[in-house]
Amino acid sequence: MFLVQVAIALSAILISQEEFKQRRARLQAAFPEAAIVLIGSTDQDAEPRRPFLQDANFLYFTGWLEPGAVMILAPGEDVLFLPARNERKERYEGRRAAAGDVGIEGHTGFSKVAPAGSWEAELQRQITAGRKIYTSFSSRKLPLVQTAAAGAELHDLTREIARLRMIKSAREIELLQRAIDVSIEMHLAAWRRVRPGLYEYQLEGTMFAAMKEQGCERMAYQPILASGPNALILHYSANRRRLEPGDLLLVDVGAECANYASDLTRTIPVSGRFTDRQRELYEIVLGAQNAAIEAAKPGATLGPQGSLTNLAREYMNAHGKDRQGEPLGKYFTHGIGHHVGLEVHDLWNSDAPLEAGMVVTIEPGLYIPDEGIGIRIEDMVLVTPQGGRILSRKLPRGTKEIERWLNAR
Ligand SMILES: [Mn+2]
Repeated sequence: MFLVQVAIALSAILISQEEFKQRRARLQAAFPEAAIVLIGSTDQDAEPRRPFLQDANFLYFTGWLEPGAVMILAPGEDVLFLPARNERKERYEGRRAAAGDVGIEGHTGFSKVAPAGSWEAELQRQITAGRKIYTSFSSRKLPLVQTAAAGAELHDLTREIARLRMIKSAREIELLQRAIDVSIEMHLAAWRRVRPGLYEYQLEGTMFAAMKEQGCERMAYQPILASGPNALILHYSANRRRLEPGDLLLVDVGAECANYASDLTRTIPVSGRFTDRQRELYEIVLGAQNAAIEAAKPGATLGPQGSLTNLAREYMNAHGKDRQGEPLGKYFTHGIGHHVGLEVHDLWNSDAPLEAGMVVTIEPGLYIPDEGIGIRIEDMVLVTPQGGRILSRKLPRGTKEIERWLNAR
């Protein structure tokens, strides 16, 4: 339970209250006469195997990491609602902030802090005042807002929130870079140890330790350590297999640090050398990745039919063949990438072209069942007018660099 408190400290230090206020002001400016309500995650969303995690949209606008909070914005109103103090709960989970605490406005960065029990009445007041009510239709808490609005028409914020979250501030890019740098350390910790005879879960443990060593909260997603044919399963996460000589090991693991996610994949030879066929296929994936990174400029698109996905597939079709002599593009079976931010699959409008300041993954892969080979290379890039700037370039990508690294241990 200390995790949440540490995360509060990190978040308070690393993103300023000014930045959170600015985000709220931007949201309000998009709907000047509206009232906006967002509901945070609650204790009821948590369970022993799935600890409390703040809703990412709520976190984006509030920076608030405690359960049970509600935000209402309206012209001249900037209110955070907090649950009433509960002595019994606090014995288990430590002290929590509540309305009426001395200095609570300064602590939260909101102009006003009110008891959570009063947000429904406040929403009714806004409806009576004739304001349009906006909330996130993608939130699991939508039914609560529908009930509180008692039949008044609701409007969806999802697209506007995505638009705001897709462009990263300078501070966010620094935090993403930190999460990436920790993930690189984690990958290298696994590389230091990898050899035939180890089990996938042992390397997962090594990577988890390296993540904690750097003070990060958690993995940004289920770690994938997929050796040999397991790499054909895109979201394999059982991590139970023994590494065999000659295997490739696909490692798709990223840390979440100060609430920002990272997402990195490398595919490395367990014995320290690629076979000729592994090298040939790897270099085709790498070539496709380089082409897509170079083209990750404003106007390009992600998604299964996006321009960058098509570009990578065309590259694969133009290089190499399968055992039947067919082009390889059909073995690239997913989209080229996704946005990364507070969430590893960050909120985005799938039809929106890239803009400068967005951070996305570029992750082509080839998965050839006949040959039992799966290869993915995934980096995080910042979109710039000159193309993608690789934020994870410190983790070796080329076959020679990787082999040199593994054989110099
Ligand atoms: Mn990814």
